[in-house]
Amino acid sequence: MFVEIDARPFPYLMDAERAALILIDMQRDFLEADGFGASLGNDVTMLRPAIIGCARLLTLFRSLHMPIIHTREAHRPDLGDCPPAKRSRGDPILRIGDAGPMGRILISGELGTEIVPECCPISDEIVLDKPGKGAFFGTKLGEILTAFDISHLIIAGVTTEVCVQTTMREANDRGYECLLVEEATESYFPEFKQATLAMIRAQNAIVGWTASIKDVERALQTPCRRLS
Ligand code: TIU
Repeated sequence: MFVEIDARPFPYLMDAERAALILIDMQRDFLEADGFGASLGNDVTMLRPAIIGCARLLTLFRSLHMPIIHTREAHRPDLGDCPPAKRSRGDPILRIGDAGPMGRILISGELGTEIVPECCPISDEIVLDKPGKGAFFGTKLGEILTAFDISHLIIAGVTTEVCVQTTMREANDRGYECLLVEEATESYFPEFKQATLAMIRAQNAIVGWTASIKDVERALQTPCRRLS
């Protein structure tokens, strides 16, 4: 059964039986003080609106019993999956693996890599730790999507131009039809968010579609808009 979402640059036809929601890195490290995002010098309050958007999407997908995948940017405690180039990049206050107020920065199992309470995974939702910016690199995401026969990905999370955009491009190259939800993603740099949305939908959806939450909700909640 297909539903039509009023999206940009043109309507997005989604096979509702083969669609999944993927929330990227809604973890304390990026959204709260004293985590990785703050250690890079960012104002983490810029990302707060994405929490409300992602929580709305979770409510929607849970109510329809549709698959949900959460990712976290997180490395193994021995840093065996963290390239030295990633750890040494820039001049952060705390580097990946260093001890901070929320535990070791970007390390699996530490408080900082926990997903914020408003977006906390429940029951059988899948949670994937990823060592890179893209969610396919170094994870079982590809195999999981194949096992669930997923063809359409509704994407949200943080940050828009880093892990969200990288994941969307990886997914697009693998043949998934991808839609990014506009109010459920944020960047520390508002102009980068807007540029990313524009890049994604340019050239007749070269990377995919973008849509507002209300249009995603309307399409999925209104039986008469469903197309068979
Ligand atoms: N720094 C920044 O904007 N983002 C990241 O490092 N990771 C994610 O986007 N998750």
